[in-house]
Amino acid sequence: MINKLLIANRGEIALRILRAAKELKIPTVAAYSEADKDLMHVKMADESICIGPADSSQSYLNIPAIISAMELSGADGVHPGYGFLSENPDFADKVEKSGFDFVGPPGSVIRMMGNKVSAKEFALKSGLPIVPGSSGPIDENVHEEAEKIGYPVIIKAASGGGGRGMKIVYNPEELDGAIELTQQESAAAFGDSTVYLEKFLESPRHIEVQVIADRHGNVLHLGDRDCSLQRRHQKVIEEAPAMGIKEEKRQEIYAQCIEACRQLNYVSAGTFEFLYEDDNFYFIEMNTRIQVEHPVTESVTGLDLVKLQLRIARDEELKIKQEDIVLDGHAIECRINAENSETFMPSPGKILEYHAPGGIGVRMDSHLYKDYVVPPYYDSLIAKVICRANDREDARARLERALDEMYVLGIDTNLDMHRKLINDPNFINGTFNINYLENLNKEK
Ligand code: MV4
Repeated sequence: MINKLLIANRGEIALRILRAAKELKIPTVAAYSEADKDLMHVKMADESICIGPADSSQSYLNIPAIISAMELSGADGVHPGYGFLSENPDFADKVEKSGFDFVGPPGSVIRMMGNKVSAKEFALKSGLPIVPGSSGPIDENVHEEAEKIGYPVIIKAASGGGGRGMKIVYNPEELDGAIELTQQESAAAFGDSTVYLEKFLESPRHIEVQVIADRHGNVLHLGDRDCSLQRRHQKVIEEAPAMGIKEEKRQEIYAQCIEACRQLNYVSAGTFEFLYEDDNFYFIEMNTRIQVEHPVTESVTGLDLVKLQLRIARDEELKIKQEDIVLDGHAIECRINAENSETFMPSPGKILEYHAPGGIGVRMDSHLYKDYVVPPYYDSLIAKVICRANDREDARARLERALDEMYVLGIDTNLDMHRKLINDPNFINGTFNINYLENLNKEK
């Protein structure tokens, strides 16, 4: 039922979760590390409880500490946010076995999607389009399969994901070596040497479809997002909807995602990730958590995804129907990081001055305040600026205005990088793919 919610995360997403819980009148408990007692949401929560030292392996990733915090505080539900334990199936199982509610899908679903081979096998079976490649872990026929799909190919770790454990292979002579290397790296990093083979797509876009499902068999799609602008597998700018996709193609992939959710008995918010090239979608992974970029979807649907997650975890039925969901206008999000603009190195420290942008169509998701000290221990995301308008160009112009209003003194940020990027002709025209940012940085 969730009568008291433990927030097992930090930073902007912890505040985001707190705001949703407050609107539902659910009392909150902030679970925080020793480095995080001054976080905005820790001050705002009804209760707070320290779960361990700054090092996240001893706090935000410490399953026994979080279960204990629930027992001590009397919280009966936990929202894991993104990162940390959000896609840890053992955590989801442990929460449920302890008699509490995990805000997310069942551990079994998280486990299946966490293994990229089983995720792809499921996707194929459910009718989603997948990248051509080995239908499972690679075997003695790998050279034959690579010839069949054609070079270049990519070797991926089954336990990888988010860009870790991959090798591109341009010719048959390199294949065996690349397989061996990926297997070794994967065994060391994930304790699993299983790898699989795919056709390497050279210049796709990254497009994802947001879904949400309740425990009563209702499944909705909430449209798509383009997240192609990434640097070292960290998204930089995201937008909804993705530009230039034919309506028929769109509706087809939405229907396939909904069908996949039905076959999975999926519950909560989820995201199907695709590579998109030459008007075709290719499934690569599914994320079983709320994502950093969910606000662009909220901005064009008018829905509160975190509130819906909480209602679903309380066994409520989704009141909205697919036909009620209207994708209205266009939204763009910039991820503002505390980092050096030249070296991209983290720039922790005290915020000496801070001004958040505002006005029509501007949403600021941030836990920052003047005199807050950004700790050095966690990822460097300090704010998300999201602008919505009736069309993409107006959203972009609004974002330009909002970024001009914003200032953060005391630490380095990537604000100037964003100001430049949203004025780049290729961003303005929407002529970019997953390689664009990396190539732009190489030119410099
Ligand atoms: C690929 C690919 C090209 N071809 N798979 C990177 C993260 C992980 N989710 C999958 N990734 C990729 N898989 C095939 N068959 C290119 C990437 C990729 C990428 C994907 C999305 C966004 C940015 C990316 C940056 C580099 C590589």
